[in-house]
Amino acid sequence: MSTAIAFDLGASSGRALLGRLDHGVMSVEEIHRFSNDPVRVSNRLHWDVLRLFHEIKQGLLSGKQKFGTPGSIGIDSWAVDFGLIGQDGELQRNPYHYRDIHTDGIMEEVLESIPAAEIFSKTGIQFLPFNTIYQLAALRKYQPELLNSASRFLMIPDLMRYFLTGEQLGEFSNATTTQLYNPIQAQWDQDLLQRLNLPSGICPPVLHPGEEAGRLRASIREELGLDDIPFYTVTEHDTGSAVVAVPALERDFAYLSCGTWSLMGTEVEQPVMHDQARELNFTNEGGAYGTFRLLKNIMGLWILQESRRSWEKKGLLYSFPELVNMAEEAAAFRTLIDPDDDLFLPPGDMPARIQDYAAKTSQPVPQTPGEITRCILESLALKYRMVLGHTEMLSGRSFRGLHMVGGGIQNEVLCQWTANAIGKPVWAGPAEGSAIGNLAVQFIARGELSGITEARQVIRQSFGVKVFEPDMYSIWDEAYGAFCRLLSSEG
Ligand code: ADP
Ligand code: LRH
Repeated sequence: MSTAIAFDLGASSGRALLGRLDHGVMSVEEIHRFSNDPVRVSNRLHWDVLRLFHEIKQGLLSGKQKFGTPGSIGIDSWAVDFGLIGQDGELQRNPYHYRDIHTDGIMEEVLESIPAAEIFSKTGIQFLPFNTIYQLAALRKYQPELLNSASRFLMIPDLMRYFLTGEQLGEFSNATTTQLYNPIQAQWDQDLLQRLNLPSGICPPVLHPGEEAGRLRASIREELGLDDIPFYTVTEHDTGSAVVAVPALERDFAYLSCGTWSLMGTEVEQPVMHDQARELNFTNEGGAYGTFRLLKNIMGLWILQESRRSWEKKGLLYSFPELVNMAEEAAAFRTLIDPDDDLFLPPGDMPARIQDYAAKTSQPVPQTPGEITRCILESLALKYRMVLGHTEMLSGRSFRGLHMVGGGIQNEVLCQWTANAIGKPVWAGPAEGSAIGNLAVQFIARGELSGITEARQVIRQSFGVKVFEPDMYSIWDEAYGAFCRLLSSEG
């Protein structure tokens, strides 16, 4: 039997899963779970990366106590954010959270000097204001001394791996999310770096998923009483790992990775870089084994997470299942929002923002947590229908149904409403998609699975999928009409 540990750091929580592969059956056991709490210092929002590193060590300890030394370790996390390493090898400052204000207005400034079409033709990556390229441009503008003294920038999984192994290495899937990596040239885009006055020397060498990436450093082995353990690069962008774990039977499938964000799209062999893809703000993120993820970011369950936090501040504590139950009790299709309105990107009082949006668009203003949750979930399901249609158009494919993976599939009402909205079945599972995809790449790298096709079959057999058949399509179809009218009136 083979074992491996996957660390999967999501924007709302992190976990360590011990994976076992035994005669073609994979099983997982959660050995550690922790919240990932952004930290506000005056008006700046940071990730607490040292705490995340501490939690990774706790995970290693817990794994050792329960199961001894694992065969290998892989780390994946949310994309775009990074730490800067100084000449002395130290982390220069706590990384900013991608929802921090330091990039406000920066993307617009960059696009004045380099046209969007040019950046897209080099990178194939969507325009999100918090992409690494704009974070680095913000550093160049506001803290040039930091950039000048840095020797490397390391994306979050690379940073954690550096702390654990001492190796400063990058990884392809996450490198592409910077919008500075050129997948056609298979290197950091030197022209973009130069035009933005970014030192190309800070970009790390880029490994592909499934390469050996160092060993647990002696000081940590001693500290935790562990043996020597190899690290592998996995698909270190969590969405990339989640897509590896999609238990699809057919080659051309549609997926929705459903967590803090909703990432919807299809796997392609070549980036889709034409104008229509750029105009619809689709992306082509690098994946494992020569694949790309043609997908779109949808704001996702972040809006519900943040609403829950607002209610909690008022002393109203609800679990996600409680909120979902209350949503089911509330009236249908009373108020809709565009989940991707810029209003919902920064942290803050989402219920109040939803109420403002409703008033501004002359819709009934939802009052109760149930009404607000219903508005969020229905609007997400309708947005999924729109983006699925765009994915079909851009890829020239027609999908029989939709695979959903990620923590959000525990919300079975959302799975059912998604099936209703798209008028096709939803195949849900696994919920721990990113961690399972992370483990799969380690097992492939170690020669214990033959490749991604076998990995997906093993995942399907080992974890199964739950099927949600579409229902009440005509009611949802009518609501979709109203949703489209709302979005076009909002411009
Ligand atoms: P991330 O990896 O981005 O941190 P996850 O994949 O863990 O996110 O998904 C977290 C989301 O899943 C939460 O925001 C919540 O909406 C949803 N969720 C988690 N558990 C449940 C549950 N028991 N019932 C309903 N929804 C849930
Ligand atoms: C999901 C995710 C997504 C990125 C965002 C920053 O966790 O990695 O793919 O766009 O976080």
